[in-house]
Formats: sequence, C-alpha cells, structure tokens
Amino acid sequence: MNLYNENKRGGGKLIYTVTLNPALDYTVEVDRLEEDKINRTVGEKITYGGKGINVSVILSRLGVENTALGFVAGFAGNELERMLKSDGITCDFNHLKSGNTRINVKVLSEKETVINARGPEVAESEIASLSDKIAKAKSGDYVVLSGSVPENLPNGIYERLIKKISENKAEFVVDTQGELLLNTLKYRPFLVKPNLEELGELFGKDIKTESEIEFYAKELVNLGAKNVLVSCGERGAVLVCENGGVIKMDSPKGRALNTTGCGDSMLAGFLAGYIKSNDFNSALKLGIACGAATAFSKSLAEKSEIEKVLINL
Ligand code: TA6
Repeated sequence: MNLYNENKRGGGKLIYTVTLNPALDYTVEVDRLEEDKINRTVGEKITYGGKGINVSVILSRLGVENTALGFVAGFAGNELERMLKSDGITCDFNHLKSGNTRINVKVLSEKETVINARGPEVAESEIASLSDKIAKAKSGDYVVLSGSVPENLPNGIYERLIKKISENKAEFVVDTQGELLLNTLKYRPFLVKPNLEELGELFGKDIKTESEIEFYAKELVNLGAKNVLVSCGERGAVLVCENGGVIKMDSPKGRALNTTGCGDSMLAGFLAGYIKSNDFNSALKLGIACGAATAFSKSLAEKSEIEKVLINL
C-alpha cells in the first residue's frame, strides 16, 4: 500500500519539526508503585522523546522527508541525536554549550505516572541561530512547533519563531498547551492539535461531549486557527475546519499498550495525509491510523503497524 507519495520530496514540500525541549524518555514498569519505598522495576526502556521529535519519527517512517530542529545539550542530547540518526531521522539540532537535555520519566504500574523535567537553559544566540534555520521554510513548506519550552525561554518564543515563518509565507502547525498555544492563534496556524484535556484547560472547562469538543474547537478557529484537530485518545478525533466543516472519526478498537506519542503520531499522520491528498478526510484517516498504531505498539508505530490499522479503517 502506497501510504504516502514515495517521492521523498512530498511534492516539493519541506517539513521542519521544532522541539525546543526534547527529551530522552525513561519508561519504567513496577508491579505496584509505593511512595516512600524502594520500588524495583520489572521493565525499563529509554527512547527518544519530545513532541516534535516524535512527529519527525512518524513522518520519516511514512516516507515523508523532514528535518528535526531544536535544542539538545550534554550527554543526554548527544545520545538523543545518536539514536535518531541511527534510525535514519534527519536532524539539525543546535547543541547548547551547557546543561543537559532532559530525561522524562514515565512510571507504569496499576496507573501511569509521568514526570516531565524542565530542560536546559537556552542562550539568546542559540535562539537566533535556530530562527535562521527556520527561515529556510518557504511558501508551501510546513513548520511544526511542538511541545513545552525550556523554563528560561519566554512564552513569546513561539511567536518570535512564527513571525520568521510567516515572513516567508510558510505554514505552521502548533501542538502545545495553555498560553503558549493561545499566543500563536492570532498568527493563523494551519493546524493546532490539543488533546481533550488541553482543550478543556484552555477554557477552564471539563470537556466531555462531542458537542462541547466541537464548540470549543470552533472557539479556537474564531481566535485564529485555520484548522483544529482535537485528539481524544481511544475515542478518536474531531477536526474543525475554518470553512465550518467538522469531521469526527472514531479510533479503531484494540489493546492499548502505550500512550506515549499517540497524539504526536496522529499529528504526523494527519500532516502527511494532507500534504499527499489535500483532503481532510483522508488526512484524518491516516492521522487516526498512526495514533492508534502507536497506542497498539510498545513505542512509536512502524510503517507496517500503521498500514495494518489503516487498511481496516
Ligand atoms: O508526547 C509524548 C512526549 O513527547 C514524550 O516523549 C514526553 O517527552 C513528553 O511528550 C514531552 O512533552 P512536553 O509537553 O513536556 O514537551
């Protein structure tokens, strides 16, 4: 199945992902997590992480040429880059002079506990250098701004990068939360992808029903987003378009083994699908397939796993 135009150039469009605060994800499994106790693991793994990086990995596995940009630092940053390059991911990271790329911890037991670290300090000169790289994106290209930002960077950092992107008429996509996301809307992002919890947090609401999802997604369109993709885990996703169109798609049923990177996989699949077909329905279908395939896998889905899900959608 030709998931994606095998012509790597994707019709001449370039995609850059920007992960200002990437991570190594350290996932440990314990039978029953007990506080104030020594908990012994029954399983552990270290994977590359960070929202934009996960998008780059899935895009690459779909055969979509892209470059992963962002800040890496220290031994963790070097290892992150080594792991990505050994998996054939094209990276052009800025190596910071001090600090360490964060190591996020996920503890799997009867529940799932996630501890996301803050990340290294980033100097102004490094921001300028990254901004120059992003300036290469031209009309028809896409820049995906994804994830949290290191603590010392102002919440306006995304706006600063967006101004550079917009100068060259490239499109941009945002997957982050709170004020960081809201501040980008006036610049007309092609797509924003909050999950259900993030959408609710934006409006101080506990959003549950489909009509609430649709209502608040439309609020984001009214605030400037061209398209809003709300990822709803095993419930699937809702896409609200600037022309008023709404597309809802259920996620296929299956045994969920992993939640890390499902939203990032959905975003990557949607973008890959849209660039190939220029059609929101097929884009959403590929996005749903990627998100579900990652959920059904122990880590980010391989192309074969995505194909298996897609063929049954
Ligand atoms: O979406 C998955 C993931 O990228 C994990 O790899 C983990 O590193 C986390 O999200 C980072 O999210 P944050 O919002 O802190 O950038």
